[in-house]
Amino acid sequence: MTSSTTCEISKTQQFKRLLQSRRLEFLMEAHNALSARIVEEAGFRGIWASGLSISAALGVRDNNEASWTQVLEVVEFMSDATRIPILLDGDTGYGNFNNMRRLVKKLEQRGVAAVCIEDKLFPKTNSFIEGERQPLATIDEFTGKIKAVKDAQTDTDFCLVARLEGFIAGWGIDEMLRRAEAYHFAGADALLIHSKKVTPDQVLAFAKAWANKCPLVIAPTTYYSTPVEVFEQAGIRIVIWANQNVRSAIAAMQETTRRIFAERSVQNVEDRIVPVKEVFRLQNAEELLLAEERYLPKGRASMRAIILAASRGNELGDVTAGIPKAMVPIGGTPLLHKLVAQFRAAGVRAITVVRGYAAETVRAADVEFIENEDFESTGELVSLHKALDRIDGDTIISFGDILFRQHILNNLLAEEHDIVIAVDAMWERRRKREGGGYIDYITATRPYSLSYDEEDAFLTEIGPDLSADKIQGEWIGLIKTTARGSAAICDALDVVSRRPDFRRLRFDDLFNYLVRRGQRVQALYITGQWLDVDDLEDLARAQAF
Ligand code: SPV
Ligand code: MG
Repeated sequence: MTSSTTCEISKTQQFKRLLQSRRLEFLMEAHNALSARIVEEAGFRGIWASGLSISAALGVRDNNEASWTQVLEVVEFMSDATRIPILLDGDTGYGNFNNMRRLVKKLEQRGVAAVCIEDKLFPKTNSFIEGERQPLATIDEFTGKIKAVKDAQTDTDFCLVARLEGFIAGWGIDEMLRRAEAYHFAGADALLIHSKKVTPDQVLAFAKAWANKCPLVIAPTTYYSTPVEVFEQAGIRIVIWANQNVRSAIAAMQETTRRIFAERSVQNVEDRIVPVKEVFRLQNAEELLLAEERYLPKGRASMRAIILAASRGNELGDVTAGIPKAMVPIGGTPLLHKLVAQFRAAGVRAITVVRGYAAETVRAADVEFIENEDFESTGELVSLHKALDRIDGDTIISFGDILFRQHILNNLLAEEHDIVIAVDAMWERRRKREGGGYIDYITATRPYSLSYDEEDAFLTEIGPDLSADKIQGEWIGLIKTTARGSAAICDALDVVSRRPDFRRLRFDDLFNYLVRRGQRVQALYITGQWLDVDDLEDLARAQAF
């Protein structure tokens, strides 16, 4: 999201300033982009990309089991997610001086401000696991690596922290000072003096003897109870809290997971964990919404779809025993999933499904559900009314039992009138139903025409009982509205919902009311290429669609 180049002060300069700071500075451990962002938000001015924590989060040991490029990928995500500098725990540099040079090149490219390498041998083991048995690199080899880093870096502010493992390996202060001098002379920008004692004695003794020849860094994992003022007085420059985030994550996840397992419910943990909204915030979902408005084809990103899928479809008999017709598989895929995919393909993000009959079986990914519990005794408008506050801005309203070619949807979306309905001019070709079937015949200001320079057609009447000489098409069950159209529909719904017979009303009642009120409803003619699934014959045709 931000790179070192877009900040006023580059990340490498920021890190250098921490090393030059007059006060004690702190780095906080992070092991992925999420924890890195949390560290930044808390106010820390730098991040420790811990080898222990990154490997733990990857499910491997802190023994160079994760390859250096895998670590690089993690740290790149961390860098992308934050503006503060990252000091990567580079272990022993993943090889010799040559591997180290390549690492530095890649870290610079990925906006990592600094790297820390320790004077052990590849593959390393975490210092707290039999640290005293781990051999140290020779001074010559390690200083060669330091020089190689300094020669390889292209940004003069990129920093190298040389970490001394001598205390951990059982050496005394003389050897530590001998090595420190050599590393400092070779070009290290700072020294990390590591100790696994529970008191700070070793690092304090070193700091005293070192007398500020270059900045000192410590990681008080074992001597954590020492007040930080002690480090401040000793002239330490940076304290690294090296692994507390991964450990707190482990504690929280263990507690939550065990509880959910034991209680077979999330009820008692819900209030103890962050809401999903917080996850979205940390991912900066807001920025994407704004970008979509700016960059996606107008209207689509914010366009919603409402699919009415509450009815069982009694005419389908046993096929809908237990599932509503919207969930009947067509060629192996539930009708509803086909519809959702078509809306997604047209760029529609927010989709709401009104379900009723066998609601628990009505599922689709990333879709919001609203229930019409009275589905048995109510008509289409009651279902639509349940989704009233979703009829907002650019909206598509669709029956849940129709199949249509994608171009029909695309053409509908391309129209600009406030309310547009798709109307099949080939209505006569469709099989006439005997009893039962309800057909929304329409008449409009003009019939379908092959000519392209005709005026748009507008609905004048809709209903199942239009006389044959008036019928100019059949509404297929698709509506598109603009923000104004949505407001008009909501308003009309509000009025008709107060009628005593509202529970039985259908879309033709709504449209006729709108038309009578002077609202223009465009009838967009199509010629076939769609079907609805009302009975078993329809279903057979749908399978072949
Ligand atoms: C790490 O965080 O990976 C470290 C510091 O190297 S420690 O584990 O404390 O040695
Ligand atoms: Mg480490």
